Amino acid sequence: MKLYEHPDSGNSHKVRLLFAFLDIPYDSIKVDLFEQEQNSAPFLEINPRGEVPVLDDGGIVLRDSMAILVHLATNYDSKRIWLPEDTEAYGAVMEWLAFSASWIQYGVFTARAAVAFGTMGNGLGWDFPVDPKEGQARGKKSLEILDKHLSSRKWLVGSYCTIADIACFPYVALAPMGDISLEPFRFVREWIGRFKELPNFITMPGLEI
Ligand SMILES: N[C@@H](CCC(=O)N[C@@H](CS)C(=O)NCC(=O)O)C(=O)O
Repeated sequence: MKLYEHPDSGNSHKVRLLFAFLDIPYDSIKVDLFEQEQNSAPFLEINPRGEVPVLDDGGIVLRDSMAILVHLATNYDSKRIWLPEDTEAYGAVMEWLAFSASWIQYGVFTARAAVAFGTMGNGLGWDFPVDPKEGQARGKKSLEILDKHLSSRKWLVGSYCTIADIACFPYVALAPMGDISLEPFRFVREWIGRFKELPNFITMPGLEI
């Protein structure tokens, strides 16, 4: 199992987290985003979108963190805790994966990319004008949505941590890097605390903030 990734990539970290929780060994291949390796000809052969993470599971190649989480949880978690089979819970997990790919990616993700790395990310390149305002506004709105949802529950779906939580966790916890304070979002902060207490939890740069 090969994972093309970068240490500062929260989308890569979602996959690293599930590997750790499921105790699955893998080979890490670093794609140097700061050197534009994602746009090199050899890497574009692997992912024409020029993004990490990419999973190569014995020739099954998946180019998106959500697709990878679903693949791993479906094929390597026999108890189906991380992606419940129950129709209603399965649909709810998909809803949060979509939330992560939309509101979180274009919110807290973009704010962090702009403030901490000087790029809008999302394949726009380093020449594209950088403005964190839209990402910060979307980011705050996503945190409000999450905070309200988490005010009456410990995890996003059902009674256990699922890939819904993994999909949302890294960029929400990294929000302060995009100058978005987590202070007003008590239930989000408590959820982050619970997540960090999970057995086999692993950290990434910036999560200590
Ligand atoms: N939808 C993709 C987004 C992946 C993504 O945004 N990757 C970033 C790193 S976290 C990237 O490789 N960006 C390269 C670039 O913007 O040039 C996923 O969820 O995996």
